[in-house]
Amino acid sequence: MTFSKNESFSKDELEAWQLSHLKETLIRVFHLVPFYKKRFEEMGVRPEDIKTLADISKLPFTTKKNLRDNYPFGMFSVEMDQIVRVHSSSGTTGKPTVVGYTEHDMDIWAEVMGRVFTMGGLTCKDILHNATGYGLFTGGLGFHSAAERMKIAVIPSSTGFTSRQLLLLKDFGATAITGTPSFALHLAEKAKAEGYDIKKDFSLRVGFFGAEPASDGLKDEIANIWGIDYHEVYGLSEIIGPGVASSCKHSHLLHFNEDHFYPEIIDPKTGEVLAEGERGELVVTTLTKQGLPIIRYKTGDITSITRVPCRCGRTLCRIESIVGRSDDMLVINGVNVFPSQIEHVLAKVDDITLNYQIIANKKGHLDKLDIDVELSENCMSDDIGELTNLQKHIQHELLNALYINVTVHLVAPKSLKRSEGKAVRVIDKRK
Ligand code: DLL
Repeated sequence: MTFSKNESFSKDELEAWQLSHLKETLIRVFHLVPFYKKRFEEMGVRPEDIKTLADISKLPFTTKKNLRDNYPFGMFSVEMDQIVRVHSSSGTTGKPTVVGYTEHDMDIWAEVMGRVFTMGGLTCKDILHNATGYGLFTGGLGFHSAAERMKIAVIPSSTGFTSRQLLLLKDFGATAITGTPSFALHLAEKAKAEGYDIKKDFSLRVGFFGAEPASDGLKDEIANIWGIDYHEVYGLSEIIGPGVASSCKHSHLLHFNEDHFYPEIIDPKTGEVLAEGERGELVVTTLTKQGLPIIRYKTGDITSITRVPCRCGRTLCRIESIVGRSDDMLVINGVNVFPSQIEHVLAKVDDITLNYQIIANKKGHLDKLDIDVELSENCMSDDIGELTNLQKHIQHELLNALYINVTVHLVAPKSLKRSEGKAVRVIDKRK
């Protein structure tokens, strides 16, 4: 079952919809956002020059820096009296990026999130434990508002207070949960430590996880521990928040809501548009938004697009799970490595967990990569010889898969710092 008819558009219907909405958006930004008027004029392009979808490549890109330079509301295409919600990035470096929604945008957000929940089979009979951070972050409230509109009972638990969350999860009988994959693991670990019987004490059957990368191994692990269906949710505040794309029950690929967000894959170095199936940086143009319409936004997320039909019958294109960010890619002695690739390797090894931290450093002129990996509590061995063999085995697997020499340190269960939001997987001491 789909949430809306657009999800099964024919190719012609989709393209006609996209083109007409693209044209409307271009007129809107050209006349209402001085930043775009200037950029279009610099590039010698006007809205009426865009006659086909392929013409989109004539338009300028938008970057996070552009949003920061126009802080706080300079990129909005409406006055503040039409804005009903503001969110903002955490802004770890420099000024935060600020995003605003009109009532119409809130409807679009609820619409795409409705699609996400429907993929997981949620109805008003469900109880949703929303363990995604509330506040300026789009995650918590993004899930929350859409769930309310679908008349789903939503528990706004946010992150933190893990013991209390477990109590509420059990006593309120939540059937669905949201959160980051790393928090889902943390919650399971805490549940075991506090003596819960995960499969018996909780009523969860489905989870919606996102906001950070997770390998297929990690997704399967979370699904198995909790005994739930795992649905991935992808999104970013600049485009809308969670709900840009999500996975149905048939595969780990994510259906991309391309009737609202037009996707392209580009070569991050040259800006050239790549073909279907090729991996590159995801660039998104919003087609229906009013508050913050955005043209060719460089997400920094590396993925690929496929139009191979899905068994669920939805026809919108799909993306593979984010492989990494164009800017979190590590170059180790000339070899490009994404943290998610390391996680793929770790996920196949027994006796360890997927709690790990990657530390990039320099030794002389050469790059050096260390990975702290937590042993599983089920790893019974404390024999130095056996642990050394395990450590060597992981190093060997990483070398085989990624062509890099890594020093692995096996550390005690639960010794690495836990995060309640996005996990900090990489510390690059070379910077
Ligand atoms: O993380 C929105 C969100 C909240 C998505 C909850 C899903 C669930 P931002 O804080 O703006 O928004 O961060 C956006 O997070 O460009 C990706 O690099 C990363 N990201 C988001 N979802 C995924 C995912 C929210 N499913 C940035 N897999 C994006 C990998 C993800 N990375």
